[in-house]
Amino acid sequence: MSYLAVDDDICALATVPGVSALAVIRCAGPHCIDKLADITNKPQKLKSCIGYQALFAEVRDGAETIDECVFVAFRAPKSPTGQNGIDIMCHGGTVTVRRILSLLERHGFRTALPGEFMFRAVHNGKIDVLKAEAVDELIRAQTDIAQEAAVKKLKGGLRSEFEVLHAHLIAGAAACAVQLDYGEEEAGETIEVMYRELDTSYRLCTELIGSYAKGRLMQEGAVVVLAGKTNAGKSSLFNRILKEERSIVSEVHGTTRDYVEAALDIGGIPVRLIDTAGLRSTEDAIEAEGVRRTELLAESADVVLYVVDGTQGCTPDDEERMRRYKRCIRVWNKTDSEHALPVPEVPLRTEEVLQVSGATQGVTLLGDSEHFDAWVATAAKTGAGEHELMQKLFAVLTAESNTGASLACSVSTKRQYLVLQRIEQNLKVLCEKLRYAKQHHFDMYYVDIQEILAVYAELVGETNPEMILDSVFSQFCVGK
Ligand SMILES: Nc1nc2c(ncn2[C@@H]2O[C@H](COP(=O)(O)OP(=O)(O)OP(=O)(O)O)[C@@H](O)[C@H]2O)c(=O)[nH]1
Ligand SMILES: [Mg+2]
Repeated sequence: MSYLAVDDDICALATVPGVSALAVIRCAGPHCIDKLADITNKPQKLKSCIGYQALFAEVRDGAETIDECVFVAFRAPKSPTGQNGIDIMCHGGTVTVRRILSLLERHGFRTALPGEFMFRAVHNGKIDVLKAEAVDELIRAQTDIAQEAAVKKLKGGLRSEFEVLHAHLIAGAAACAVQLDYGEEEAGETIEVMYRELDTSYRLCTELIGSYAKGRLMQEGAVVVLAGKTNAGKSSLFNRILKEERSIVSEVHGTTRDYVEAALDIGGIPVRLIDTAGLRSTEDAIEAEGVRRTELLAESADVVLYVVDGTQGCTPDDEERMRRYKRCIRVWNKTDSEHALPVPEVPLRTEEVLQVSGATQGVTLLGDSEHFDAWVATAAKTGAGEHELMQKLFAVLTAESNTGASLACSVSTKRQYLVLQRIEQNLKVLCEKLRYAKQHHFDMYYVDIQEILAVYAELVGETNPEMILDSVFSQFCVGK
């Protein structure tokens, strides 16, 4: 089935399935109102509905009433999709919704593909692809800050950033075009102007690409794992951070046997915080499986909070483990205890940590080595050090995503990111030619800029709607 079958009448549940007061079934397509009218008790009234008019009627399967619903009709072209459309507000619950959907199918509707309504809106020029992506981002936002960022994009924030880039590309193209008309004269000056404009575009592009790390972090979130030996206080810290008694805490070593997780908002970043089974060698098969899971989780985590019992100290095997993790925050717990040992100052040489984290994981090295090195002193029992730990965690999570900080909006879809990378690469090659070529061929430069502008058109969805289908709309929800 193709998105380009835009003359099909389509339908889908637009709300979450399950028990609820209401459900909305969305329909769109040239003949959807007429087709639907024939399965109601008020066919003529529905057929004569004007756009944005609501009607109360029954959905009927022959003589049988399936439900009493409110229908909201939309008339092309002044409709969300640009086509005729109808939203059926029926009662919620699984059976009613299933029966209405199956009735619609029997009357010539096809089940919509993911994002197909949105595709039609883009196809018919009702919204652009950037807005469609912003809507998807809004739906998926997990924190207030991510939601606010999505609204900004919905209102054209990201497009404004792209337009600045575009304006410089156009200025570069214009200078080149003028030179083509005037031949050899003042070629040096034109090269200067072109270089200035295209280099600015290149820098903007780099900045936008840099903002993707932040955008993705806000959107997709991060996994943070509490790991360490048994009895270190991981579960106590987990409960302290969540402000609830989620994990069982006891003085018995090996209390947590399997991992426990919870969702958390850390400065707008949706975080999956995971408490794990304490690390120790054990004969107990179940506990050993828990330890194996801890190791897997810690090694794949975005950040590990490695908790050490401050009354016992840090052993070489703790050090050995911490080096394995991509990004690790060292937590010296139980500082409130009378048996607490002094917090070690610098546990490891900076270069050593950076080398290990960079070489083995291929991660970008953090500029501020403090993120790795210094211990954070905590007392899960009293809450001491919690604030500092959270601050450090936020700093570590965002350390790689500060490059786009000056932009009002960050790039958050992989599609935009990949297209921007192509623009950046092409601009880099062209700028090098402008700077170092012994002879300048403006006709060739002009073709190069046109190619870059064509990729830009793809970025903002002005070309290749077929090509962007898979990457954009197939990831949307059905019914959107
Ligand atoms: N004094 C003091 N005791 C603590 C602190 N944190 C945890 N404890 C105690 O240490 C013991 C172990 O705490 P847990 O939170 O269960 O430790 P854990 O790391 O989850 O242990 P496992 O699940 O066995 O791996 C409990 O008796 C806690 O009350 C702290 O900050 N100060
Ligand atoms: Mg525990």
